Amino acid sequence: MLKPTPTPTRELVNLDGVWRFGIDARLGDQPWTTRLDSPLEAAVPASYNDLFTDPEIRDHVGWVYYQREVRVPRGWGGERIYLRFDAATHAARVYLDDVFVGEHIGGYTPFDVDITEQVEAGGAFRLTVAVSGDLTNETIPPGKIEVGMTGKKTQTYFHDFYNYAGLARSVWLYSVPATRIDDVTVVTGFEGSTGSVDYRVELVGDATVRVRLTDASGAVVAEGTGAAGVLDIADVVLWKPGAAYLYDLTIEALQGGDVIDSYSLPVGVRTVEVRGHDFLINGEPFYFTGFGKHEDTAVRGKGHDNAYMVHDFQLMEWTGANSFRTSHYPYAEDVLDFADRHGIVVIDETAAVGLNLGVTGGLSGKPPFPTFSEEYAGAATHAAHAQHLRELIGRDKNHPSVVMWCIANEPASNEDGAREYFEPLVKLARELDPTRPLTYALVMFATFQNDQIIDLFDVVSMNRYYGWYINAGDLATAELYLQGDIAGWVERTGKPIMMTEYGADTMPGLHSVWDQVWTEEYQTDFLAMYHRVFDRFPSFVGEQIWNFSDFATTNGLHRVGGNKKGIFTRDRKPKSAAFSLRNRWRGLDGRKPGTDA
Ligand code: BDP
Repeated sequence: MLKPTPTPTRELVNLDGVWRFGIDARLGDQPWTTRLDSPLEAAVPASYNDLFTDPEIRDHVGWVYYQREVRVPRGWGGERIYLRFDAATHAARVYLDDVFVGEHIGGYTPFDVDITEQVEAGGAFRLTVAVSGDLTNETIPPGKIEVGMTGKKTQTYFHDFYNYAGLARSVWLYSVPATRIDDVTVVTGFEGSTGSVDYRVELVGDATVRVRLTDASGAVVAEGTGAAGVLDIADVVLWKPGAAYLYDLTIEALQGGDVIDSYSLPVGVRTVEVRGHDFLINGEPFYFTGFGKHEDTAVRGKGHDNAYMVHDFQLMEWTGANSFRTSHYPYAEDVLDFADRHGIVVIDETAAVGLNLGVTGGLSGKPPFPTFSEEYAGAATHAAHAQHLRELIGRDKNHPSVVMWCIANEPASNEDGAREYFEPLVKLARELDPTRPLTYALVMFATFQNDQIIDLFDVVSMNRYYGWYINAGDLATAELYLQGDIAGWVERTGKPIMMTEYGADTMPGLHSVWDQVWTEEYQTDFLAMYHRVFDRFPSFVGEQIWNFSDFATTNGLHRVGGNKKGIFTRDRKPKSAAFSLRNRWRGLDGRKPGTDA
């Protein structure tokens, strides 16, 4: 799926701003047929939950409505006209004046609505978007809606981060020619100093295709014709972690010699491969340093924010992080574009978090009933997961920064039914993208003895909390457990192993000379213990701390004002651990992880 971009044949109007807003319970029937009868307005992009002081809105279950007027540029006669939603979390229905024109399920992937037949160049229309943040056993992530004793509907779910909803990313109106470039897929490689860009273009309508690759200075380095082919680049400059280099692929659709459509895509030439217990980028062993993150800021919730994006990348660079995981859902495309341009490596994760009823069984990991059953993760969940995977890979397949797909976070891979659930998804992911390794983040109670699916995947990604949820305040015992756990996975799989989560909640300003949980010293010592253990395993390929910054969670007794495992606070101030981390990752303490240097 192509991201809309302005080109000589395509135009784009941004619809962000302040939209009229209301919740279903306070609006009449079919609220889209009139101007919304509500005093509220909401910012777009932003989650709506934290914008208002009203608790009924914050935890609303059901539909909310966004509305604004839109004018179609008068020069767009004869073009196809689309609305594009970068994300509507978690489901949307779109109405143009009184008419329903499209819908989408899935909160973190974009969708387009073709409105050509409903609008006229130069005309205006009322755009209403109904958005639902509801999670059920038919959505990814899953959740449950219950009616409590007070008669109020409440939403529960099986992940800790707050279920923000709304139009959290940009909304666009754009034009494309009737005969056009519909999609492009690139796969890159290199042999010695010659790079290759294997491209495949999909068209709507009949046209011939011409492609041109330019380097960063704008000089043409390769040209070709035909809807598919391979472009060779002499003296290729590779895209490398920490040293991004992007070429530009311009694709033109022609009829009778005239260019009728044109689209440009940044291309980084690099390879990714798992060989033995190594994770190779451009044939060289790569060691991940970095974080599991969240799209999470005060007031905006999961709303994309360019200022926070720039600052977060600055802070990652400051710590010496070379990577992050898009825990626990696909992030805004702007974030991946930024990572492409800045050489940060991304593990791209689906929104499949909480496929695990074991978490409700506490540390015993004993689910109340099987996770992979019709009541919970059954056929409908599976279909939603598969569709989400198609949309994620469709959106992100061309990003050089994306080096691995993470199909789920902490699924019940130890339970019966996990194999039947995951085998078809792994097959689908490999069909959609045969080039990138696959992983899933392993929950603590899926052990090397009882996990049922690891052989289907390429990399072992462990989420572990020894010293926190287990052995809290006892790092010496925690170290023994961690050591034994990793050793078990090494022996069972022979695959590359990384830690995709390890962390301790930390209240900034709390200090102690003893091993006291929640203190800044404990977080520092906790991480140092993990790093000591990682460094003993040659097949260890990376460490991503939980979490980059503190983030909002559901109300709950075990969260004090949110999850506080951040190395940075929610407003991005460093806790003490940030400084020791910086020393390790930048090699300032004498040794860089993953190297002998
Ligand atoms: C892990 C989850 C993560 C949580 C973390 C925690 O993957 O989303 O935030 O635990 O409890 O199980 O901090």
